[in-house]
Amino acid sequence: MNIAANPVVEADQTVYLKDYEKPSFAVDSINLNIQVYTDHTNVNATLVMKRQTAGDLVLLGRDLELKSITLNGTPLTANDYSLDAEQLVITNAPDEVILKTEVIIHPESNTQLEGLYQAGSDLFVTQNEPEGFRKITFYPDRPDVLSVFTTRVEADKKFPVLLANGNLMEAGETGEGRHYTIWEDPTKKPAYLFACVVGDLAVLKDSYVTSEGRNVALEIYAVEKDIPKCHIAMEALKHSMQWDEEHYGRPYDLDNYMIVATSQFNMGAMENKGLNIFNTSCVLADEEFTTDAAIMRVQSVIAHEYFHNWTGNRITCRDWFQLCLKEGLTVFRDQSFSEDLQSAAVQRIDDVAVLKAHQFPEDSGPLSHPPRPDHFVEINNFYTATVYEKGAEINRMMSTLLGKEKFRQGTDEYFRRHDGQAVTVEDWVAALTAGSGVDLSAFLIWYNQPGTPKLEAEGEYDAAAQTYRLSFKQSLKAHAKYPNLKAVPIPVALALFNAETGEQYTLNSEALFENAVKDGVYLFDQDTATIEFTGVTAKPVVSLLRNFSAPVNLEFNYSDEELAFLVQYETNGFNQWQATQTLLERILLNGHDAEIYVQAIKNTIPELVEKDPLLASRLFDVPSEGYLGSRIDADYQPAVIQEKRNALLDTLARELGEFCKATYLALDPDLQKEFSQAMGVRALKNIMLSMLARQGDSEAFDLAHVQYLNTGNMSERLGALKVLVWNDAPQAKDTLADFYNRFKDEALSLDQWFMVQAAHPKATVESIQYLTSHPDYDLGTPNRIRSVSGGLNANPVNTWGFGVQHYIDLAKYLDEKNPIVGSRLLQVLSRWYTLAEPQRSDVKTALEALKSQVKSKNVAETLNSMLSI
Ligand code: 0A1
Ligand code: ZN
Repeated sequence: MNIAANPVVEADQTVYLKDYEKPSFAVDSINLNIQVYTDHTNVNATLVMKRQTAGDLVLLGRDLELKSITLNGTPLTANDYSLDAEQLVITNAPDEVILKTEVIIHPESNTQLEGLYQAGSDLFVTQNEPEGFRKITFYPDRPDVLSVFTTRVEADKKFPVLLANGNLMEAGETGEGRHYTIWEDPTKKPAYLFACVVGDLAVLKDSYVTSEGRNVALEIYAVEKDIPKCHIAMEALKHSMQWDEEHYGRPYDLDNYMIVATSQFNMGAMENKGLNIFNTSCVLADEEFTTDAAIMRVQSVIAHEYFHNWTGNRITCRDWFQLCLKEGLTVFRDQSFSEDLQSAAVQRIDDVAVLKAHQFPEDSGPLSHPPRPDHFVEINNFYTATVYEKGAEINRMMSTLLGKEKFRQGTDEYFRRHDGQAVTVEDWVAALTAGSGVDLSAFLIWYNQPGTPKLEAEGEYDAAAQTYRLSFKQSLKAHAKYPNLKAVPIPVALALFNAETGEQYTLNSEALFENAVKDGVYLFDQDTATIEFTGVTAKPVVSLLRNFSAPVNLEFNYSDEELAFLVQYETNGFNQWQATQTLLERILLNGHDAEIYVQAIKNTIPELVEKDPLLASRLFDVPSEGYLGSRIDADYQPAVIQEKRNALLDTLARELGEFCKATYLALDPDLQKEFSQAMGVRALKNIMLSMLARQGDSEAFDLAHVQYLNTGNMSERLGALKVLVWNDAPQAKDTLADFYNRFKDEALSLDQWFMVQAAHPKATVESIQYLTSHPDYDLGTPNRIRSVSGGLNANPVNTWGFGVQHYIDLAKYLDEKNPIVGSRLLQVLSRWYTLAEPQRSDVKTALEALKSQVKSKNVAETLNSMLSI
């Protein structure tokens, strides 16, 4: 390993949680004047500061051209401070400081999409989480410095919209075709929540009256033609505001709430105080242009950013190690919100599917880290599935254990204690404990250690004694950086079913032997334990981890028949689905007979189609090649997995062909009144269609083509397009051309056009090159890059074949242009070490060759971790 050639990842770049120190100065207020010009932007800042502890006055700043600096009215010269690429340090500063600085920045050439940047010809926006504000002005840019912001924004009048956080205090003209606005944000906030926007945008307006009687003006800004696509987001915003009042007692606290949509954004969206900035993909929703899945995502991201107002903004993080404090809790809240919007079982299935497909592999590979890591080089690399999704699971476990009422008492106490503060994960768990009266401190272990626990369970039925014993054992894979791994508290939600009648046994405390199973939840918090149920009159089938009550890998020796039983009789939709997944994995990887699954499906679906068509569609999920690959730790051969999966799909298509056709023809989404039901019907129809097409049946292609042409709904159109393109149907080429012509001016729809082609199972270097050299491909727009790179990654055989070079080239290019995105895309290759030879060595060599060619902390840290296995 050549560290010397790679200075950015030397040991001293690492930041440790244990080194946390309070900032030496507090900032009482900051006054900003931001003047945007075509070729530069002037930023004047006045900071009113007070000393808190001994030490230097440290102001962070990156890529800033310092024009002037005065301290308490006296201009400073270069001898009065030290300045390097990262910070400006003033030693011996007095206890009270008024610091004025004037800097020049260049948003017009900022390709990293951090700080203030130009996003297309008509828009300037900011992205300051986690460390973007230091690219706008010199500031103690850390989340535990909270201040009152006043912002003046000035620009040419060709940009009519000038926004910043808070209340609009003044607006006017400055002459020479320019104008300005002044905004005051009354709430103290850390700099990462600062935002401003300059642009030519239209606006959708609405309002909401809070439970406290505050009338809040709601505004969504987007380019004129996208305004009709903002209504779903607006409804979701109002719904979220009400939901947070009802479920957490949290009303909104300002007189306005603004959302701005931009097509150039590194992530999904950002919760800046009262002025959210959103990737268009997370705010624009319209049945004609975006899919049902995208519409659901818009609603959940709108809720997520709104919920941050309390969990993140009013109570923020003391330091970035605590990121999961705000993200884990806010994801848990948005997941709960979404469970109210559609089939709750399906919402849970989808959330767990994401967890298992992304977080579990992350946690078992070289990028594994605790939800609250204790060190990092580049914090941008820690916006991970572990911090977000596993963080959410920890909160869910505590909420499951406490039940609704006690959890609410706990959150009430958290808001009561910490409103207006920057706090830690310990503070959160302590408040939940105090409020609920239940000691939850053992859950801190979950925050502090990496890895997915293995939960092994065994059941034993004694017919004579009518007892059923369940034994549990937990274990964790050793981790070099976190040696002291402990047993974690695992809430196991469970049910017993009578194998003969299909009925559920009532579990009451008298029926219990050792530890209590309360409300169907057993808290397993030792290395091993056994519980016993009495009065079990016939052989039971046990259903464990209902609703996925803990983020663990469960091993239980079910027979295929028991799994089929659960598909049919389990009343928890999540566990019904889980049973199908376990069965299908066995058929795929261990050669079990497919017939038992086919039969269970035939017995279950017809009734379910009426009740919950979306859940019915999910029971046809066949684990993806990527997911199956992620379960293999050595000698992984993507082509072998592909072959097995294709064989299974062929079998299912053969066995279920007639059934699929009948189901497809019987369903009509237009007959459904509710969006969620119609969405379910569309999902089910698309799956039926893809099964029919697997047999190469030209009738199926005709059906797909008719579906494509006769609909105004994107889920139906895209579902049909995928069937035609991925099966190389005769109509594929013309239909793709038709899609392009219909949607060439709709960026989000066009992203799908790129994605469908990139995700073709038989994509090649040439077909990907055709896409990346297409005039509509744009390396400056992360959404477009992701549509091709994400599409390509739908087929691991391609990812690990010609795809390796694609990701390496992108990482190399983005290392300078946009390291946040570059680093994330490179992570696609993080499980290289599981491959069989010679692929393993080939990918390793390619990754090693990249090391000397990258400069950013982001890509370098990721690459180093990936190679440190
Ligand atoms: N806090 C946002 C996520 C976010 C993080 C970083 C960003 O830019 C580098 C942008 C957004 C959220 O959780 O929604
Ligand atoms: Zn968030």
